[in-house]
Amino acid sequence: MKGSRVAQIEAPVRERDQTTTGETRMMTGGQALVATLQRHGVDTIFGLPGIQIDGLFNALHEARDAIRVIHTRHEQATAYMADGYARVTDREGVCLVVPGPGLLNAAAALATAYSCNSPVLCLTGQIRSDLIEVGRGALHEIPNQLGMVRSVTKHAARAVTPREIPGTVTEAFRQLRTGRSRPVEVEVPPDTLFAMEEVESPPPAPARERPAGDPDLIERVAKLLGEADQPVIYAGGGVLRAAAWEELRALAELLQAPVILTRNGKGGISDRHYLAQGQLADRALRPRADVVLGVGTRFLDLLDLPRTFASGQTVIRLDVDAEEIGRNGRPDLAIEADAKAGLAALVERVGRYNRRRPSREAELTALKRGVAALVNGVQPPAGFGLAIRAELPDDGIVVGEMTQIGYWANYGFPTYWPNTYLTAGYQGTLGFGFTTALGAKIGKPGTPVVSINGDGGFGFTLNELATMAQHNIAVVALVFNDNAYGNVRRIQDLEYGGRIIASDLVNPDYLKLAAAFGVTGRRTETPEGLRVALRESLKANEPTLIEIPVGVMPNLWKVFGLR
Ligand SMILES: Cc1ncc(C[n+]2csc(CCOP(=O)(O)OP(=O)(O)O)c2C)c(N)n1
Ligand SMILES: [Mg+2]
Repeated sequence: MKGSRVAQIEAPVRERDQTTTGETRMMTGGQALVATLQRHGVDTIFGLPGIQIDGLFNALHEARDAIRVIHTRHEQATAYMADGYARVTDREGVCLVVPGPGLLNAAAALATAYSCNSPVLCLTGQIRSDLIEVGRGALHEIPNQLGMVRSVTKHAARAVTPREIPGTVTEAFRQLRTGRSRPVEVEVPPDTLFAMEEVESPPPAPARERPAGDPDLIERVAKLLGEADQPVIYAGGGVLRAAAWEELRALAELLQAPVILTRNGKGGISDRHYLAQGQLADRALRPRADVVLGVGTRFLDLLDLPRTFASGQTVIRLDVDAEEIGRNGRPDLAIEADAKAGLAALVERVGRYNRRRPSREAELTALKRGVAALVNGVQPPAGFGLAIRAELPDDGIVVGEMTQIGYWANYGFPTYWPNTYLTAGYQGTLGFGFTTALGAKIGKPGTPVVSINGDGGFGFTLNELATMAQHNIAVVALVFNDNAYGNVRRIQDLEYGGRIIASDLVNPDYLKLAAAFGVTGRRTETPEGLRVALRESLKANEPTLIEIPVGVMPNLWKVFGLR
């Protein structure tokens, strides 16, 4: 088995399509699609084949030296992997699925990418073009596939002739690279993939656009911030999507403003910096703030309610999505801008109004320590979480999930680099952790990648242990096993008088499971043991599953005084 593994981790040499703009060539729809992907720099596709997309796989076989195909055991993994790949690289992630059930299987992952603004292109098959919406019951037919997928994408379109394909795909890339990045879908019927026609190649979509915002507004905001006494910044995932971390740190340092990083914004400023503050610092910082700036965040509080401010506090929001700015309460000032360009403009202008501010290091370090003492007191999650941190290098990637250690990590896992802490955002999707980690490792093969899973969530995608083994993807999957949908079970126990239903789990022997799939298995019960197991696993740099049997976990929201 081991001998037949493909050393897939090495990315193929990126051969851009050499076709010049405007040139026409006779080709199939499948070839036109592959050529347009190459033209946009795609060298990796996460896919699962089937008859309607044979024409595309056939063209991918011709282009196999330029584009590698990583195939999975369920379509949800194709989209999660594309998402993980996109989040840790500055590239789009591409997945490829059959229509109907294939796309429906991928939909939870697309919804997750949607909730986290991840640039994923989902290529989908269709039924034969003359049968679409006829309702005959063709293989994999669902009514209104485009309408269905539009609810979890920013843009979805169908091409029905080879000639249309380059334009349709280029528009999809334009959508991925403008405004708020969110998943897009392109679907092509099987007859179109095999049809042959003269196809003209359009110019590729331009690189990412970065609108800097209205200069007058920037000036007004720079004045407000520069003259503020106690400015506070809230930074969300938009900062990471826009690669705006240096601009964020520069502005925060000029203003000596603490930056509250949401769970999706973790890593926007290194947690080693005294200005980087966790979500629980909000309670201490918000009441004292006179001017508040929210950047690339939905601006919700710890209970997912719109943040509220006193009438004397000035609220400013900077977001690339005008709709988002107005959604949860009206700010006093709103800048519609890309986070990187908008923050850079503020950094440039703020000096005219800002005074030399004394360092707030002592005060904010003390606040950080106080919050850390509370968070790190929650055992055993803190012990396990900090064990992971201790063994991972600063740039190591952690993918969390809806599980006890994952919840803790959202508050307490120190994050030192951008795009090294990945969450499922407001979808909270079980099945996300392990598979997204596999995609992240493909994107960053030289970086350690660890996924935090519960036994329940891991069960959603454990078939992908086969993908991990076959493509030799050296992720370390941690499975915290309490033989339960533990969070659900605790709620049933404490809030529903012990009426336990559908939350106890009988699990496989994880060491045997790992062995059966041909990946390395380890088991340990303590944080110290986890450190040793992780150290050995990261050193070996091979596909690994570590089971950590655990007992009932404390309710951390209670400890934090949230619920
Ligand atoms: C796709 C999906 N289905 C259902 C849920 C509801 N849910 C939230 S937490 C949870 C239990 C998770 O169990 P496990 O992964 O073992 O983590 P634990 O709570 O035991 O630490 C469930 C079922 C979800 N978040 N996502
Ligand atoms: Mg569990």
